[in-house]
Amino acid sequence: RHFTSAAADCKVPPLNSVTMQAGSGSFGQNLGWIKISPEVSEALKHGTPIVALESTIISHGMPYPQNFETAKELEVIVRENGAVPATIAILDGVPCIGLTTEELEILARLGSKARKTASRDIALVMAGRENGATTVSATMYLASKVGIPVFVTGGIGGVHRHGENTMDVSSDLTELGNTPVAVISAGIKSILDIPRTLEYLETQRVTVAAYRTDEFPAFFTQTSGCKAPARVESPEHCARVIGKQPYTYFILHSITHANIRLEQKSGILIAVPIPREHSASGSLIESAIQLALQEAREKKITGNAETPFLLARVNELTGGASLASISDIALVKNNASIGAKIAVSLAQLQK
Ligand code: PSU
Ligand code: MN
Repeated sequence: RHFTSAAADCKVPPLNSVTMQAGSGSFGQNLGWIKISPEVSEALKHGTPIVALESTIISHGMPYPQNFETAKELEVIVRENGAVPATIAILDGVPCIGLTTEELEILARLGSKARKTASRDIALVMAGRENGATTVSATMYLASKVGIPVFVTGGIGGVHRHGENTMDVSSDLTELGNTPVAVISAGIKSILDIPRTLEYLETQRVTVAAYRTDEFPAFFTQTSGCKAPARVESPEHCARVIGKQPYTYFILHSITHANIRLEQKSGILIAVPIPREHSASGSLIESAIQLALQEAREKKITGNAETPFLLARVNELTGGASLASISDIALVKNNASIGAKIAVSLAQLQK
């Protein structure tokens, strides 16, 4: 099956009209290089709640067909909670906002043959007419370009363990410092150095809050031993932190506090603990991480290959389907439902 046809089927909306409408944060910009699905462009036009979803989790996170099923289920959960899903990926060199089921399947089948695309890689994937699965950084960047302020993922990248020596710090963190999108995640992947990641997020001026808890969650488990910088109580509370979007900012001046109102230009991280019934045993996960890290060093796996390697090994070492990957899927689904509720609250706030 070829991408050319699939990407060609993805209809190009009248971009200028879409981007000039309220609901899009990028009015006035020529976005002829990007494809927005008809459903997402309608939603942007009318201020309907939208949730952006990343695609590296599909290509590099799980095997086919589990990844395809999960990608579809996430979109269903977003819809059930009142928002339009916009999975983001680069197909045949064209950034696409909102994929068809066929396109989701192509990406799922490609797996790690799709290029893991962080912000730095977007131009390369476009120029090479490649298929790119976007990480948190690239998904945030593309979402912000079309004016989608809410984005759901599993866990973000961060400062790697031993990052103080290797300087392996995910560009997810610098993107959060530069792009006004709220990322709903289960915290920072526990394969990483959580305390250093929180420090770096502070340096990057990122607003960080844990959802209904005082402790920062650790992806597979609810606790990390780190106090969260702040706590949010509800989707409505999150929406008020995100605030009025730019197009209404100029029209309405009687609005509550808001990251956008402040024109911070930095992002927000909302950390939602994994549901208790799905949380894994912390010590079991930690010993798997230690082993995976040792293997990565022995095999000299570094750079952008490290995160997918570590996550896959932790899944395998903890019994694959039986443990970590079930937690993984459960937490992304939980994030999708909360993220959609936040998008709905945010849309109400714009009225
Ligand atoms: N989930 C997975 N595998 C991954 C990722 C998520 O199961 O590879 C991706 C996310 O998209 C995240 C990225 O943004 O890993 C971070 O990679 P790095 O540490 O190279 O910046
Ligand atoms: Mn890295």
